[in-house]
Amino acid sequence: MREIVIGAAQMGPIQRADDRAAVVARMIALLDRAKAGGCDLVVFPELALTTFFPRWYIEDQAEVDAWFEREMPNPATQPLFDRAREHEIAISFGYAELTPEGRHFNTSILTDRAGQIVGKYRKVHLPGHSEFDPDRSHQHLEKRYFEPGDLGFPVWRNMDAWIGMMICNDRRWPEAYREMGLQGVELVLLGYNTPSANSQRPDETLETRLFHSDLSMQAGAYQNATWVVGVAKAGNEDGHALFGGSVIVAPDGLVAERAETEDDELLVHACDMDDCDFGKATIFDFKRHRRIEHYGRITAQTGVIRPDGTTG
Ligand code: CDT
Repeated sequence: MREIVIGAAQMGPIQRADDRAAVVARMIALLDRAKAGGCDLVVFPELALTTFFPRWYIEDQAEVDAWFEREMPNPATQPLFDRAREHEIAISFGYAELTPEGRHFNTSILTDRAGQIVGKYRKVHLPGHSEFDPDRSHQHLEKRYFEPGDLGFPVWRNMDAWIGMMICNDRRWPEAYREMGLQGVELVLLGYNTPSANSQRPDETLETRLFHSDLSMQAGAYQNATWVVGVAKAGNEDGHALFGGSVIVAPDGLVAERAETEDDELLVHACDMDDCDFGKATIFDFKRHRRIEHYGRITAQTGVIRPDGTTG
């Protein structure tokens, strides 16, 4: 048995006016609860330190950059790293990263139980648009503020497991899971900020949107025989609703834990990494069953090219 007790630390809303210190204090409170619950690893959401600022159209670059972290840890987040080290809990959380070269990424990091950063991932699949769209009731300007991640989908050995990360919209893309599955991933950590309503499809229900989130993560877990921990930032951020629905999904695709609220909430589950072995050795024994001679299109093209040459 290779058990990791995982805390999925869903966070309630962060308002535009909330500063980093207030948010970090909430994260530390969740860490303390995780310690009481015996957690080895705590996973926080995408862009955990701020409101989901890509909903705001901002032209002034200095104002944009104020949402970004120039180093990690930094004075605002050091107390979180200190408490995690004190508790001997590994952590993973998302933040907006501004590199010394001036590049902007939607990033998440993973530490070991001594508070050292052992892994960094930069979001590859950036949803939304780059210019203000008057036809949308809600803007989603990730393509304006971030460039696509340049690190691929690495996995790291940490706590006797192969661990990878993805961020929010990545969870809807099977390629993201498979890239990690082909590296033997056993635990995928992901945070998300997902609007409760679709401004381009107002009739879509919250139930449907949560179903699509579950469907993506459960399929990714099952088809790659890996644990998946999906953690929301949820609730009403300055009038913009984000759904909750954080889950811990087992390697057989079944949901082991599910959040009930749209607030700060901790899910705790003892995840045995050996539970991945059955799927990896049988139906998803990639080495025996994959037929890469038929998969060329997956990396050769992005959009649709129909047999008659028309494109989509
Ligand atoms: N943060 C993030 O990636 N959210 C997207 C919503 C996209 S709506 C334009 C998601 O896939 O949940």
